[in-house]
Amino acid sequence: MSDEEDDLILSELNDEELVLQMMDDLYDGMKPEIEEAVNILLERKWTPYDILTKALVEGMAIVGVDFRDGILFVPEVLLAAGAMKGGMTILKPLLIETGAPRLGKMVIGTVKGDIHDIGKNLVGMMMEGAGFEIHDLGINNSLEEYIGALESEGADILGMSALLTTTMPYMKVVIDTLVEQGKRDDYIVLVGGAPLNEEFGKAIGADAYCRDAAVAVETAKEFMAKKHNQLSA
Ligand code: B1M
Repeated sequence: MSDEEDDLILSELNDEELVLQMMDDLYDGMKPEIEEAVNILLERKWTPYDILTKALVEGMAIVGVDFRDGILFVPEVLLAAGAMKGGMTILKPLLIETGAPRLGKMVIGTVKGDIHDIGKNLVGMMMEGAGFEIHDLGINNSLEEYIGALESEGADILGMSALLTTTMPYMKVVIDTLVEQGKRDDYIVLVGGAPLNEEFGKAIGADAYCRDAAVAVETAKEFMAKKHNQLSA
């Protein structure tokens, strides 16, 4: 950190400078600074929704692009996501209070037999950062757990993660069960994980395979926009 950054007093910045500084701090994974800045903007009577969208989400979008392009790597993204979470923790209760619009709700979990969760957690954090509500089921999920949560949470999107070639076929079991139960069209199904690819996603009947967290965010936004257009047509 440079001396200049050491001396920086966030509360002395005007709103525009503070938001730009927040984007830098988010990129650098500086959680205490993000929390302080969120509190400053709240004191300045910014709405929680504006802080979320104009500072945190826009900042996280920059992180997402650089992650996709191979400029940032997993440790840095986890730090940025942690800083984002610090800001979100302050805003979450206030957002619920003010009823800020959410982009959609996603139930996400790693499939049965699989305990890898780093990628799934990253996707959840990036989705949350982009304005989605996330219900994280954790690891080792059965089809009953996925389908039960989709229904009880009133979710729009099912996100499944698998890191093993032996566990990825279980995604098809979940999707086939949704089809058998006549519920497949109720949900957008996105799948991801290192051993998957586009063809596999198509073959199992998912709506899309997402190569990484940034693609998951972009894909979820596209599908939610289509869903809203269909509902309003
Ligand atoms: Co495991 N492991 N592991 N492992 N592990 C792999 C997957 C493996 C490829 C390593 C190797 O051999 N080269 C191999 C699988 C081989 C195969 O199936 N062909 C393997 C194995 C064999 C195993 C064990 C069986 C080892 C053993 O016990 N003998 C065992 C399995 C246990 C089980 O699950 N039942 C095991 C255990 C473990 C640890 C516990 C030690 C640890 C997991 C810790 C944890 O997750 N909490 C671990 C790790 C860390 C790995 C590697 C090294 C790294 C995985 C990771 O976190 N990547 C992995 C090697 C590798 O993948 N190259 C390996 C970083 C993460 C950010 O990327 O998860 O791909 P990723 O997520 C990305 C995208 O894939 C995508 O977005 C994410 C972010 O960009 N994405 C989604 C992921 N999920 C998504 C869901 C979506 C959308 C996008 O939904 C919408």
